[in-house]
Amino acid sequence: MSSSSSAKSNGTIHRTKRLFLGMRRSGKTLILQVLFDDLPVKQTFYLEPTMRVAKHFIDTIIPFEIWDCPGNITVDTLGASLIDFSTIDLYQHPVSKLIELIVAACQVNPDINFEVFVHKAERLQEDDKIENFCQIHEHVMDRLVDESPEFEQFPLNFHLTSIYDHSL
Ligand SMILES: Nc1nc2c(ncn2[C@@H]2O[C@H](COP(=O)(O)OP(=O)(O)OP(=O)(O)O)[C@@H](O)[C@H]2O)c(=O)[nH]1
Ligand SMILES: [Mg+2]
Repeated sequence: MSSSSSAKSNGTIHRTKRLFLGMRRSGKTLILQVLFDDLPVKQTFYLEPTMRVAKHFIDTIIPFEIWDCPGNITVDTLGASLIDFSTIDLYQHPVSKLIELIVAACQVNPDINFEVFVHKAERLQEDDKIENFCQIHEHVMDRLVDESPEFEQFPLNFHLTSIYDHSL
């Protein structure tokens, strides 16, 4: 499906869909609350684990929809096809799962975008932060090329983020 949005003739809005995936307690739900519900970062009280997909509807110039997923969800239990999504955001996903998902998603939807978040970055030592980040990036790219040389120039965007700074 295209990543553009438009009002359909029957008046319903077509929303660009983003899928939020990542390990349990990687921070997906809190990120959405801080970004879109204006939750003050200092108020990071305990959040219940997400048990089923929670859809958030965001009305910016480009209306979009974010699916906040439980940490243990798989492509098979998602209940939707990856072809419906413009972007997959991945938080602290184990590398092997990440590779598996990218390869599977590209087969279904070659136009899909991936944003990979190395989150809770403030926990890393300042000196090691960038080095660790680069190592993760390189490792993932190497593993992808091992899967297929076609991934050599694959546009995978990496971000180092934390709710405690402005990186989100
Ligand atoms: N140190 C640190 N903790 C964070 C950050 N972002 C989120 N957390 C904490 O991580 C914990 C888990 O956050 P959640 O948002 O519930 O994680 P989740 O990925 O939605 O987890 P599931 O719903 O179980 O898949 C919470 O205690 C948050 O306060 C961050 O940038 N730094
Ligand atoms: Mg959650």
